[in-house]
Amino acid sequence: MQGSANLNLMIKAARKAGRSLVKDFREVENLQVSVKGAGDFVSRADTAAENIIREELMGARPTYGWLGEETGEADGADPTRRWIVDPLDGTTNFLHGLPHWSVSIALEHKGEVVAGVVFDPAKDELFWAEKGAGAWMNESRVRVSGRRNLAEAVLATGVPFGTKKTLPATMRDLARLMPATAGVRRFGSAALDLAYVAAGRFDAYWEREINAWDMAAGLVIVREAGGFAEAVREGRDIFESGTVLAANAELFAPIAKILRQPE
Ligand code: LIP
Repeated sequence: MQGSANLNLMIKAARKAGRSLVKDFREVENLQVSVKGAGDFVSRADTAAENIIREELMGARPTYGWLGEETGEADGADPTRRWIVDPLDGTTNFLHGLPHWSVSIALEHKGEVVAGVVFDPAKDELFWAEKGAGAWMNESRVRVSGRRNLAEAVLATGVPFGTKKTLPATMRDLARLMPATAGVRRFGSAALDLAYVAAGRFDAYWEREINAWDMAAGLVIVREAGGFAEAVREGRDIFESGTVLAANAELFAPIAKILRQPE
């Protein structure tokens, strides 16, 4: 797999964390029947994976900044570069023994994500991209879908749960988009949702309440695959808004128009 030294470092870290998570995932499947459940075990697996990634990345690039879902944020001596890491995206799927989760690692340079890796160990699919070098899944180049007709498009989203505040807006989105498309899917990993847009498996994906580490790597993979990825709230910084819409060039505008309609 050709790529920069940083990209190869990211892939090595993602694969090492993936090996650890696959072992833990097999244990989680056994824990489904236990009364206590797998919650604490998965938390430990999540943190262990992030520690593996942090050791690899910060060991090789000790001056870079860090933003990790489990270990938080730390400035680096180099203020222009930052790792953005979700060691286990799709935690709820993992907890329930559903084999759809990923390791997401992004490199940000001067506020722009310039490299991203999203690794799905359960399916052995490693999506990756570097700015200007295209988007790939394993050794194959990927591109966003060519569909132009919204009625033929299959979209992905994330639907709120628990105390999330975006249920009313998301229900409006669904009421407007489901009749206008060929279907909406909720697979439970934002990083893989974005990677699937890049690979043309989904024609678009949107979500109204996710973190930078959920989407950072997927953004550059979508853009290098010829797609567009912006905040749902027009003109807003995508990480600060906590919202995302990713789609091919033809579908981005019609979907954005629907999502940006007033209540
Ligand atoms: C998850 C996202 C998913 C979103 C969930 C959660 P996690 O990330 O990938 O799309 O709907 O609320 O944020 O928590 O599994 O890393």
